[in-house]
Amino acid sequence: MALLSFERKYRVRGGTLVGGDLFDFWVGPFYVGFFGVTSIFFSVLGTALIVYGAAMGPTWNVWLISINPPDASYGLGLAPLKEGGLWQVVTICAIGAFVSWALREVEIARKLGIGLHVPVAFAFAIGAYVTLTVIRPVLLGAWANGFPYGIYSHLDWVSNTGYQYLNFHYNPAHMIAVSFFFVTCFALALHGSLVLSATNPGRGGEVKSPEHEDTFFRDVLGYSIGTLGIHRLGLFLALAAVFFSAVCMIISGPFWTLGWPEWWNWWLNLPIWGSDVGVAP
Ligand code: UQ2
Repeated sequence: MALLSFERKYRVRGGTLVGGDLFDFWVGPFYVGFFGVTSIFFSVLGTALIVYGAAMGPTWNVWLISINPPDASYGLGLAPLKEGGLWQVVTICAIGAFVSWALREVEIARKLGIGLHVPVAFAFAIGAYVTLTVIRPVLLGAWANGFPYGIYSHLDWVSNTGYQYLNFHYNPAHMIAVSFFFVTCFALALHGSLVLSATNPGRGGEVKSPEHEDTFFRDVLGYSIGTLGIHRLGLFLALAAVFFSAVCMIISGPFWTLGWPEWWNWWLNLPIWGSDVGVAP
């Protein structure tokens, strides 16, 4: 790919965290860097191990292929490759690839002199993955609690883990997480529709400015959060959704082992109800 004229200005030296100038170069449009090398290494190795696991059987049906964590009897120890050890190595490769990618984003942001918002946001996603595959299994004392790497199998894991607590919708952190996911969608719908309404005025019409966007919401609500503000709000809402999702899984098992509906007994047991309300302690 040809070097575009504007790329010359932004392909700046430096900003690397590791390796100095050694890996400070581009391959075609892609910045490499030390973490570009480790990203490729971990993702190629991890993917190859998944294909190796699939080749060991019992199926080539893409929906049913699954790389499973070890049996609970292995606890937090290492398992033989075919007994869940593959899952353990794949997990290490996945975390290696995700963290490498985040650090490559940091190097690129430093080169450009922009904020670290993108790698910080990605770190929340990595945190959600690590919560399910490392932190929660460690708190529960067995890698068996990690989720299996397969299309149907990971869905079954979600369903089984949810029903283990009878009705996961009564998990208070799950309630907060779901609410943040909905508000995130609402905010993006408001933002996307507002921007398109201003920039697609129809054939022959004049593209409108942020003043128009502000004015629309001031007329509707008496308040506009502003063009920068809506993006701050969007990032906050999205990261809060991911954060409370992680919280809702960490408290399920390590800190609450009964059904989630029962957790709400604290409400029924408040000493403000009549004597005939509530449940036995
Ligand atoms: C806004 C603004 C934008 C927007 C949007 C708003 C010009 C282009 C969508 C309106 C957003 C508000 C009032 C906040 C709504 C709150 C929640 C929790 C959804 O004012 O500035 O920039 O895109």
